[in-house]
Amino acid sequence: MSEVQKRIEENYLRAKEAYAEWGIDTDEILEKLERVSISLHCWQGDDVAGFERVSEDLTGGIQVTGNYPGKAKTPQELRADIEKALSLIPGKHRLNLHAIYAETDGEKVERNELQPKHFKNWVEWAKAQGLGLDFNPTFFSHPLSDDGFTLSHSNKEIQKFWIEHGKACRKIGEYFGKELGTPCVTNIWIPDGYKDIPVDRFGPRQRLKEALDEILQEKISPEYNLDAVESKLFGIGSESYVVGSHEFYMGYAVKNNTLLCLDAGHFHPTEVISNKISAMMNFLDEILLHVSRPVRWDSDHVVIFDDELQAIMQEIVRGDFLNRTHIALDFFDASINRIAAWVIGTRNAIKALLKAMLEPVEKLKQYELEGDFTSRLALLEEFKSYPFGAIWDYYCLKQNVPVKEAWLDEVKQYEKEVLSKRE
Ligand code: RNT
Ligand code: ZN
Repeated sequence: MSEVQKRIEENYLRAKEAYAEWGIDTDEILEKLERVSISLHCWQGDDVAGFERVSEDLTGGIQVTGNYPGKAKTPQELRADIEKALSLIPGKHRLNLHAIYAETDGEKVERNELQPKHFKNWVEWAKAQGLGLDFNPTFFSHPLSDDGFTLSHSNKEIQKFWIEHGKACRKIGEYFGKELGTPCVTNIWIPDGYKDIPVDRFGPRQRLKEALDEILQEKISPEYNLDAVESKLFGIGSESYVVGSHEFYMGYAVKNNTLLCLDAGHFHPTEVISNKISAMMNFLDEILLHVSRPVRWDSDHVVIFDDELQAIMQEIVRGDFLNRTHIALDFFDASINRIAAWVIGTRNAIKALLKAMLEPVEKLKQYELEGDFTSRLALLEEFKSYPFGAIWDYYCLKQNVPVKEAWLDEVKQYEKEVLSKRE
């Protein structure tokens, strides 16, 4: 054992004692943490470009800024980059794909005609890597979404195209679940909305409801596929009205028992998803989270270890919702090394979850019920400086991934050897 390793183990033992005084078993917590999978979004690796190339631009009111060199342009490059990122992140995780990442062998396949076979390479690779897969139909970056409407389109033909796309994607999700032995969460997000104030707010929502009903009509075993719907407040070009608003999808999910996807960037700037989890858990079996970071708008910045990230994880742990919550990431930054972006955001999400697991939750709840808010505040504040970093470092060591910032050297090395050689 090296000196560094020895120090990490010693620090761990000391930290373990500190937590044990509050009845917190750190060994047990690390075993539990190991079983939590985060769904890593493939689209951080190539700025939501995909391999379809029917449209050069990213549309749908979302935006990636920056032009850091070395982005993945082929499935092989993207998979290699994901493997690199995963090698620097502790635990076993999942990969979240979008329909535009289909591999069609140079053949033009319309989105409504996508089939499981177009994702065979991803499945083979996921098997080899021991990863589960999640999925998303792509309702943007396409000529038929250019006027800002898809599932809620007033043109029946266009709406039908997108309904068929949704159906095709659920079958692909089912295929992922069957092949990989872990259910695929297939998440529906559409960009539909108006830049300026609409006259008819109801019509598009009625059409969206009908379209969703049709997409979800076929029963697919939850053992293989779980459906989620994702709301949004506004997008670029849909500032005044978004068809799939929070109220719309909250109603839809509750009525139809789908998962509800809460994206951290899809609400008013001071509105937080951490305060929504415990509400929705009364009415839904499971939820999906898009852990992201809005800066003034839905900018999808890399997730940092901020208050809201910690609050989200605390809610999941304190409510005992871990096995009912699917944690996915959703950010895309092209101004920094894209692999580093994945590593920073994902390590932060796991680290925040660990920190939340290291709280004396029962004790805090007891203080609260007794009305002892003084002790509640005092303990919460003192726990902020308990040595959770020592537990985190030990976890990384045990998971055979770099401890602390050591991962950065590996990313720089990879940049030099691989990324910089790309066109
Ligand atoms: C857009 C939604 C959606 C997308 C991905 C790429 O505002 O957050 O989840 O980010 O589908
Ligand atoms: Zn999202």
